[in-house]
Amino acid sequence: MMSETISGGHLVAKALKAEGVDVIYTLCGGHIIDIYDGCVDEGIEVIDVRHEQVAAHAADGYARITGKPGCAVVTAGPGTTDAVTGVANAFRAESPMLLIGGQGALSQHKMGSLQDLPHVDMMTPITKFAATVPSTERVADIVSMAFRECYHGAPGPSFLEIPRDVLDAKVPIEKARIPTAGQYRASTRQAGDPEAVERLADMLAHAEKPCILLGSQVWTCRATDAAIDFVRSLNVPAYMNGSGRGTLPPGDPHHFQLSRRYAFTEADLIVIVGTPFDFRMGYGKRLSPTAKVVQIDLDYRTVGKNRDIDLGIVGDAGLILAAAAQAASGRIENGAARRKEWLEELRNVETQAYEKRLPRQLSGAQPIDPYRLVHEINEFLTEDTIYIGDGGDIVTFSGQVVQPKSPGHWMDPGPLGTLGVGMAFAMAAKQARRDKEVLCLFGDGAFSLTGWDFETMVRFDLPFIGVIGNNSSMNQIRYGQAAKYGEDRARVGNTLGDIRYGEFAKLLGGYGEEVRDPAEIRPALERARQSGKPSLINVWVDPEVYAPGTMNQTMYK
Ligand SMILES: Cc1ncc(C[n+]2csc(CCOP(=O)(O)OP(=O)(O)O)c2C)c(N)n1
Ligand SMILES: [Mg+2]
Repeated sequence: MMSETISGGHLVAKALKAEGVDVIYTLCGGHIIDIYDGCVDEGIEVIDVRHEQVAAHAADGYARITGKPGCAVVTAGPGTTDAVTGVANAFRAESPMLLIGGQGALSQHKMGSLQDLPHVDMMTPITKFAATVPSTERVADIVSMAFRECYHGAPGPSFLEIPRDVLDAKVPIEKARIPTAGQYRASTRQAGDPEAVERLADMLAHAEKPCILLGSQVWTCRATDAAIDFVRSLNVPAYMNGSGRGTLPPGDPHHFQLSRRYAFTEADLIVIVGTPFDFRMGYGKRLSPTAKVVQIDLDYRTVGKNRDIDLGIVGDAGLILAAAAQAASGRIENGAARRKEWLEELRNVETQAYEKRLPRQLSGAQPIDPYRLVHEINEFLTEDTIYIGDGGDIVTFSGQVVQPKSPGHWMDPGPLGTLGVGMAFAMAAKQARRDKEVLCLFGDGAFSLTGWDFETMVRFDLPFIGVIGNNSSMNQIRYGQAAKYGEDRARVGNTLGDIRYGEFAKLLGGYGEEVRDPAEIRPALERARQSGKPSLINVWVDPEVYAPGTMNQTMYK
C-alpha cells in the first residue's frame, strides 16, 4: 500500500495552525502558491493585499493585537524585498512575526533563476532568526523553530525562505516532522532576579517622589493588571508610551501625560518599564541627575544602554511589577500615603498644561487647526476603538492629545518611525477583532504610501474610520527645511497635490467625505461610523501650523 504524502506548502499550513495562526497576509507569486493550497485545507484565511509592505505590517499588527505571532507570505525576489520594511519595523518594535519568502528551486541554486536573491543574507540583520528550509521533510519543523526564535528575550520577527522544489515536493507524511500544537515551545517569561526585585521594593518604600513609565512591553507582556495594581497599591504616578498607552484609562488618578518632563526632572525615583533609552527618551539624558533610575526590560541588551542605572531587572514586566508590589506591601510603611502631595503637584502641572492648550483644541479657525482635529478624534474614541497613528506632524499632534480609553488600543509604528503602517494595522486589527472599532489617523503623505490597500479593506469587508489630516505636504520634513534653509528654499521635495481622498474612498467602494469646516469634523466621523464601510474623512488642515515636537526637532536630539 502506498503511504500518504504531503507537500511543503501543506506542511507550512499545518505548522501555522499548530501555532494558532488563523490568517496569512500575502501577495501572490508562483513560488508560494502551495502554501495557499495548504491554508485551504487547514482553514487558514488568506488575505491578499496590494503591496508586500502591507502584508508584513499586517503580520506585525496582528501580533500586537492578538498576542499570537503574525505571518506574511510573499514571493521570491521583489516580493521579499518589498516586505523588508515591514520586517524592519517589527524588528525595532519587538513584534513577533514570521515572514515566509519564496525562493528559486534548490536544483537551480545560483544559476540565475527567476527572482533569485540572497534573501537570508538580507534579512539576517533585521530578524531574530533567518534561514533556508533545506528539505520538504523539515518544513513544519523549521517553521516551528522560527516561531520559537521569535520569543527569545524581547520578541521580534523571523524569516524563512522556502525553495520552490522544497515547497512543491511531496514526502511520505511519516517522514515529515510535524510539531504538535502546545508541545514544541515553552513560555519564555522570566520573573527577574528575586534579589533585585527586593531592592526595588526597598527603593519604592523609601521614595518620596517616584514615577513610573509604562512602555510598550507592558502590553507585550499583557501586564496591564499588574501595572495597575502596582501604581495603585504604591501610589505611584504613571506615564505611558507606545503600546503601553491605555494601560490606565484617562481620568484615572494615576494616569498622567502632560507633566512627564516635570516629573522626570523632579522625581527621586524613576522606574522605566519596557522601553529603551532611545530617541523617544532623549537617550536617557532628560532624567533628573539625582533621581534613582530603575530599568525593567525583556532584553538584557536594553538595560543600562546609553546611560547608567541604579538597578536593572531583566524579565517579564507583569511578573516583576507584581512581585515588587507584593514585596513592598509586606512592609509596614511602603510610602504610599506619603506621596499624596507629590501626586497633587503633578496633577496641577497637568491641569495647567491642559488648560493652556485647550483654546487651540477648540479652535474654530479655517483652515482647520490640527489641534482641533485631534481633539475631535479624542472625544470620538470609545472604550472599544483601536486608535492607529500613521503620519508625520499630524501624528505628533495626536500623540499629545489622543488618549486611548483601553489597554492595547493604541498602535503606532514604533521606533523605526515607518510611514505607511496605518492601512495594514487597521486591516489586522479589524480582521482579528471584528468586535472593535478601528480608527486610523493618516498624514496625506503617509496615506499615499500604502493607500491602495483601502481596496483590500473593501474587498474583505473590513470597515474602519480613516481620517486624513491633509496639508498637501510632508509637513514634518518641510518644517526642518524652512528652519534650516529659509522659507524661500523650503518647498523642495515635500509638496503633495491637493487630493480629495474622500473621493478616492468612494472610487474604491468605501465611504468618503471632505471636511473644511471644523464644526463638521464630528458629524463626518459619526457618518463614517454609521456607514459600516471602510471610510476616509479627508480633513483639510492648516499647512502653516506645526506641532511643538516638530518645531523642537526633538526626534533628532
Ligand atoms: C517610509 C518613510 N519615508 C519617509 C519618512 C520621513 N518622514 C517623516 S515625517 C514625513 C512627512 C509625512 O507627511 P504626512 O504623512 O503628510 O504628515 P505631515 O507631516 O504632513 O503631517 C516624512 C516623509 C519616514 N518616516 N518613513
Ligand atoms: Mg501631510
